[in-house]
Amino acid sequence: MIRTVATKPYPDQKPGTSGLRKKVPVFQQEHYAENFIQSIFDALEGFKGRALVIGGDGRFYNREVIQKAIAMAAANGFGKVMVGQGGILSTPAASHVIRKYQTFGGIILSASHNPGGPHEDFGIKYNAGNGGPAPEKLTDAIFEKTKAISSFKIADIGPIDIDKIGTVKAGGMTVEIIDPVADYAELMESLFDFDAIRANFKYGFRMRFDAMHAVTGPYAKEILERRLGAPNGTCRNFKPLPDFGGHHPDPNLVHAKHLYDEMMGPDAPDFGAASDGDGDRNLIIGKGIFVTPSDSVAMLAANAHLAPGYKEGLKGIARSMPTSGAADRVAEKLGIGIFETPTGWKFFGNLLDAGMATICGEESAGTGSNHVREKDGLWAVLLWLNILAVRGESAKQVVTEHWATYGRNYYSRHDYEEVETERANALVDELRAKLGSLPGTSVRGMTIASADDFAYHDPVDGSVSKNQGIRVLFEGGSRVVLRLSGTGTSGATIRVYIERYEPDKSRHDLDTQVALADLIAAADDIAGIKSHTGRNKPSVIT
Ligand code: VG1
Ligand code: CO
Repeated sequence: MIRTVATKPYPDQKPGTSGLRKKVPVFQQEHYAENFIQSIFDALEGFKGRALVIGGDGRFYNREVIQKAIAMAAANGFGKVMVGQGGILSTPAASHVIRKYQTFGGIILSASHNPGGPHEDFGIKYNAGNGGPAPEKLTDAIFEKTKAISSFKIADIGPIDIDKIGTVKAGGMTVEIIDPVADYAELMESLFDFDAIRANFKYGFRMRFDAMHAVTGPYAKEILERRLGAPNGTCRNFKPLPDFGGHHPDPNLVHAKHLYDEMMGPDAPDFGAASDGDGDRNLIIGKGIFVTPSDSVAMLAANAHLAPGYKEGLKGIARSMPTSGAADRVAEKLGIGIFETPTGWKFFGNLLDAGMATICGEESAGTGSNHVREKDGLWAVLLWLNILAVRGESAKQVVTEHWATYGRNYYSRHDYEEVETERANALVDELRAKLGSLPGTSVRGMTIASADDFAYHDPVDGSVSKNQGIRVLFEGGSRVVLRLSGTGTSGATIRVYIERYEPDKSRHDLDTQVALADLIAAADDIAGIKSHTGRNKPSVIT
């Protein structure tokens, strides 16, 4: 029943920040998906007879690749696959299933917040036995395999009915179709004070959750409406669709603007939230106040002890380098470690496994903890709900009080999307070349204290990751960071991260873009963004 099929390598299967992402027509090329899946297996050792989790965010081409992955797992000697019903598993739920059932690892089919459909994006990523994204060492090994692959193995089994929960045998392997929500919902119930949240809803707390027609719909329906008693209709756009209803399932102020508008309106609910394509990102908006992801991780860390799962306190906090320093001030006050890692969740894995960090966060709307090894959108929403219920305060009160205690880190990210790759590379090369000469110089009246290309030394395994983003630090603590995205599928995306710390309470309610205007102008002076890209403004401001 097992066939060995001859194939030729594709040169472009290098995993990015989070797995391999390409347009669907690229993935539909002959053997393209098979090559990558076989390369994953070829880079792994010791999985014979073990179990593999397979699931995805429900986007276009999900079902086809799931069938391929099942048949290839059987041919390569896995003993079992656990597949989310309908091919659905959010990224954090997949991470949890891997950990709970101690499987060898998992394959998650997702291009996260990127749009879906026949001409949009698709993606494949591998998560290891700790439930976390493959570390760089493994993604490098997978890439090497893709460049040399000459054949793949696949079992001749008919399509598996992935819509029916239960266990079947196929190609000598067990295929278990699991409820994608149950294990995850149970985990959330073990971490948070569901009674307090339920009581809050009962006494009229109003919330809006927008699943953006992506994977979190079924999870949010079950947890928020069924288990926590939020009124029917609290969850919106909860049916996962292959094209996400034609929208970007990216919970930011551009693609979830309707939610923002509603939350700023006269009849706003108390709390608004949204999640992305694969359920690992979150958007948090209180009535009349948007909470930046960098602030959110700091506020969640400062209040986490109010949730049963974190009542013993935190071991440490980790944030990606471009994420604001708000969390650092919380760590300092709590007297716990703070770690600064490169962008991408895979860098948190070692810190979480070693028990050095409990809560991690990225400015890109990813927050999570040691309960899984991925960022987790609904987890962040539930921790906020838990905190608000226990404190009996509004999100706005929690935020303004936090700023009063710790100071406010004004923060914004400007993205220039689909820039010609050569132009983006030229900008970065030029900037890199002049980093050494920047310290001591002044831009717009601000003195540059230091400038470098961030390198990370993993304190657990000693590995070094270089060129992880250019930082220009000003005297007084403001900074500008610039890096190229590793998740896009056409051209290059330049991300510029701007931050200013403001201790003065009387200056905590400025408009963010106004508060950062001189730094934004300085970033352009230093990097020549407008002249290099030919753009006079960013495509997305968050
Ligand atoms: C972006 C974010 C990064 C995040 C990654 C995956 O990467 O900046 O923080 O971990 O997406 O998130 P990049 O390389 O494009 O900046 V997800 O939710 O898209 O898997
Ligand atoms: Co995501």
